[in-house]
Amino acid sequence: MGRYGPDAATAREEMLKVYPRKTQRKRGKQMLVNENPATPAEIGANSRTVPGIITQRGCSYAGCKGVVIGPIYDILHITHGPIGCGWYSWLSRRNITKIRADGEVNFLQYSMSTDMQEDHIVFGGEKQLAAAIQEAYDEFHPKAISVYATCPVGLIGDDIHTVCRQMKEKLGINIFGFSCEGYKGVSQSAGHHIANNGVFKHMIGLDDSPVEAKYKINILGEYNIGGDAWEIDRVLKLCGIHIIGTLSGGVSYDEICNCHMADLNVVMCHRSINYMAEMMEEKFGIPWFKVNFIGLEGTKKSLRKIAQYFGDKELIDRVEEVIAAEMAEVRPVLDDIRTRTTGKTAALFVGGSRAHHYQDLFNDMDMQVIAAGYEFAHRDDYEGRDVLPHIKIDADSRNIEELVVTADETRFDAAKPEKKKALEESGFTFSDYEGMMRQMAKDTLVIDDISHHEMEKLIEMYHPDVIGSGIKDKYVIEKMGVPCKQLHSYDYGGPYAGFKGAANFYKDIDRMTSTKVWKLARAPWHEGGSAPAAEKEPATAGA
Ligand code: CFM
Repeated sequence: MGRYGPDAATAREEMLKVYPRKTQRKRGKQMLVNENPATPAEIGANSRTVPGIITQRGCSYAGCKGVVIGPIYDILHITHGPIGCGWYSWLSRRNITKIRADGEVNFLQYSMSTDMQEDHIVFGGEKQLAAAIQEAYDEFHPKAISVYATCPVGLIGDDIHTVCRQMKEKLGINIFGFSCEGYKGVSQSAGHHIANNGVFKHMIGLDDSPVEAKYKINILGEYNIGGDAWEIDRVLKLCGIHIIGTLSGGVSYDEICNCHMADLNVVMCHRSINYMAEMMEEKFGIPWFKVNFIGLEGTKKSLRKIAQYFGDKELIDRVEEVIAAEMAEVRPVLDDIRTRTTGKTAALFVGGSRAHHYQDLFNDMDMQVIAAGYEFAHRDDYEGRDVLPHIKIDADSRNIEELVVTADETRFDAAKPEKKKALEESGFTFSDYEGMMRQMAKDTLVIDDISHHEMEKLIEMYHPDVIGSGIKDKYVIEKMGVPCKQLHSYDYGGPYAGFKGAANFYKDIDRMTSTKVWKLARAPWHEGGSAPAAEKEPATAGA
C-alpha cells in the first residue's frame, strides 16, 4: 500500500481483472502507470470504446455543434435530424453568453431542429431542411445559418451542403452545413475537427476591417463555461491586450469573420482547436502558442508569455502590475484554504484538456492528483505534441477531411513568421504542447476513456477526497461517499479561470472536501449501514 492506497500498478491490475482477455489487452494500453513523466510512455488513445463498457464520451455531432460552433451566439444553428439530438444539445453545456451592443441578438436560448420523421428517413429530408432554413430566416433574419447533420442524415444520404448552397444563393446570407453525423468518429473529438474545417472555410477571413488596438490576439479553445472567457478578458483588458475573437465562447459571427486580423493566436484547449491554429498560421502567418489560464501559475506564465511575444517594455511592466494586484487579492484566500486542503487527494477524468489544466489548481491548493485521464483526447494531449508524426492514422481518423491550406496571396503577413523565427532563436516556444503526463507525478495512474467499472474500483481503492468529472458519473461517485466537482459544467459555479476564477475554485473545493456530509452518505441497502471508506476500510464503499 502506498500513502493513499495500493501502488498504481496493483490498482491497474485490479481494474483490468474482470475484463475478457481481448478487452484487457485493449484497455491495458489505455491505462498506464506514469513511470517516467519526462519521457511519457505511449498510451492507447482516440480509439473505439469497447461495446458494453460504460463510457463518458459523446458523439461527433456533440463535438461540432455542441462544443465548437454552437456557442457563436448570433448564428442560427439548425439540427437536421430527429428531435432528440436537438433536444439534448439545447443549453446543456454552460457556454454562457451576453449581448454586448444595441441591436445584437442572442439565439442561444433557442433549439432549432428539422424534427425528422419516419417518412423523411424513407423519402429523404432535403425538402424539409430547405423549408426549415426558410422558416428560420423568415422568423429571425439572422446573419448566418449553420446546419448540422445527425446520424440518420448520413445514413440516408441527404446532401445538406447542396441545400445550404442553394439557400445561401436564394436568401443572400451565409449558410453552411457540417457533416458531423454522430458516428463520424470514435468520440466528439472528430466533431471538433469537422467544426474547425467548417469555421475556417466559411467564416475566417470574410471581414478585413482593421482593428484599432495595439496588441491584438485571439483566444482559441476557450468556450466561456461558467464565464471563464469573461474573466480572461477582464485580466487581459487590464493589461491592455485586446481580444478580437474567442473561439468559441461568448463570441459573435462578425468577430470570427474578422479574427484573422490578430497578431497572435493563443490556444487554451489544444484538443478541440489545434487544427484552426495551424490553418490560420498557414494561411495568414499568425503564429500560435499554448496558454493555460486555469491556475495561478498558468495564468501568470501565460500573461508573461503574451507580453514577451509583443516585447514592449510598457506592456511587460503593465502585466507585472496586474499580476501583483490580482495576486494580492487571491493569495490570502489560497493561504487560508491550504490549511485545510494540503495533503488531500483528487482524481480528474474530463474531456480532452481539463483533466490536465485543472491539475494546476489542485497543485496550488497543495492537493495531490493521484489519477487522471481524458475521455477522448489523442496521444499528443497525453504525451506532448512532438509525438504527432508518430501517431498511426486509422480508418476512423481517415474519415475526417484534412484541409490543404496554403498562404493567402494578399493577406499572408510575412513579418509574422520572421518575428516568430527571431523569437524562437532566443528560446521562445511556439506551436507546442507538452501534454498531461509530463506534468503528472511519477507513478500516478493515467486512464484514457475511463469506464464506470474502473471508476468504482478507483474509488474503492483510493477513496480520493474529490473527483473532477461530469454528469454521467457524478451521482455514482457521490453515492460512494466522494464529492464530485463537475469540471465540464462547473455544476452551478464558475468562473474558474484567471485570478478571481481560481479563488472561486479554491472556495468550492474547500467546501466540498471539508464538509462532514460525505461521511454520512450511507446507502439504504447497506444493512447495518456500512459507512463509506473515509471512516472504515475502503472496500465497503461501493460493494
Ligand atoms: Fe476542450 Fe472544452 Fe475540454 Fe472539449 Fe468538452 Fe468542455 Fe471538456 Mo465538456 S472543448 S476538450 S469537448 S476544454 S464540453 S469546454 S468540458 S468535455 S475537457
